[in-house]
Amino acid sequence: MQSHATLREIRRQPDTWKTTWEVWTEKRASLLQFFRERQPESILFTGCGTSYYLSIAAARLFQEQTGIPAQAVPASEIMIQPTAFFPPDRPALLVASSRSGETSEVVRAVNVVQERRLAPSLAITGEPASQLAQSAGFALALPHIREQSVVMTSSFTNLLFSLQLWTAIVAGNEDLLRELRQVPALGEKHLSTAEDTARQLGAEESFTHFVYLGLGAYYGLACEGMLKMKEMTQTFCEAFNPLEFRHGPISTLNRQSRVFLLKSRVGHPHEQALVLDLQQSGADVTAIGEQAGTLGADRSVELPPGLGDGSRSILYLPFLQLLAYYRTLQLKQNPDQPRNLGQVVRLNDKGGD
Ligand code: F1P
Repeated sequence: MQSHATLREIRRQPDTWKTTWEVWTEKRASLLQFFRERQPESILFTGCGTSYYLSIAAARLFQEQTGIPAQAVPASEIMIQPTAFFPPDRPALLVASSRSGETSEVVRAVNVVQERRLAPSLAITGEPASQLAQSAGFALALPHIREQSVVMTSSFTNLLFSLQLWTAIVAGNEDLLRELRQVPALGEKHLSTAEDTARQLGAEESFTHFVYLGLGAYYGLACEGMLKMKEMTQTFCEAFNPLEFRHGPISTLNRQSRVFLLKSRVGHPHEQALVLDLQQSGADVTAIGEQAGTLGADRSVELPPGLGDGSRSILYLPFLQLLAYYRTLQLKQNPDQPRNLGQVVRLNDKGGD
C-alpha cells in the first residue's frame, strides 16, 4: 500500500511540520524585521488552487490575531487587475504562496505589483530557485515540502503552518506559538485513527455528492477538502460556509450525499442545529474536530483536545486527504496522477513569464 507517493506524502506530514517549525524559528528575527520596516496597514494573501485555499485560511487567522485587515484573492485576479486591491498611499503587503514557485499567475501577480510599486511581497515556496523566490522582496524557501505527487497534500499544511507561525510572530503571541509547537506531535498521534475512518468511508462508493463545510478560516480548509476529492476522484463536490448551506444548497441533498463538517468551538451551538437539518434532508454527516461527537453527526473524527480553533487548523487535513486517497483507490484510479492535471499551471498567453 505504501507504493503511492500521495500516501507517503500524507503520512509524513507531522515530520515535515517539525522541520517547518525549525526553519521559521531560525528566520524569526529577519521576518519580523521585514514586516516592521514596511508597517503594512493591510495584507493581501494570494496563490492559485490549493495555495489560494490556504491563503483564505491564513488571511482570516492573520486578521483575527493582529487586527490588521487581511483578505485572500486568487493570484489571477491580481495579475489582471492589480490596482483594484491596493488603495493609493496606504502601505500594504502581498503574501504569495506556491509549492512550485512557477505558477504563472502567482509569478506575474508578484511582478506586476512590485513593478507598479503597489506593495512589497513576501513569498513562501518549496523551491528556492523558482521565479517566485527570485522576484519576491523576501522569500522563505521550504525545500522539504517538495512532492512527487501532482496533488498537493503536505505542501498545503506546511505552507499554512508557515503562515500561522508568521502570524504568531507578527502578533507577538507567545501562547499561540506554544500551541503551534504542539501540533506536529498531536498530528502524529491522530494520523492512524484518521486513516482507519478514511479507509472505511473511502470504500463506500454509493455516495456520489460530497459537501465540505467550514466556518471562518475553516472555509479555506473545507475548500481544500473539496478540491482533494474533486481532483483525485472527479466526484461532484462543493464547499460552503456552514450556515450558508441552508440558504439554497441544502435543497440538493439526498441519500447519496455525504457532508463533512469541520467543527469549531466558536460555531458549536449553530453547527449542532445544522447537523440535524442536514440529516433530515437525507445526508450522511461526518463531524471532524475537538469533541466532534457532541454534534450528533452519523460519525465523528476526533481531533486532539487542548488547542484553540486557529492552532488546530492543519490537523483537519490528514483525514480529508486520506479520504480522497482511499476513494481514489476504490475507484481504481491513480492518486498520484489525476486526469487533466499537472504539478504546475503555466499560461501560454501574451502575458509572458
Ligand atoms: C498550485 C496548483 C495546485 C493544483 C495543481 C496545479 O500550485 O494550482 O493547487 O493542485 O497541482 O497547481 P502551486 O502554485 O502551489 O505550485
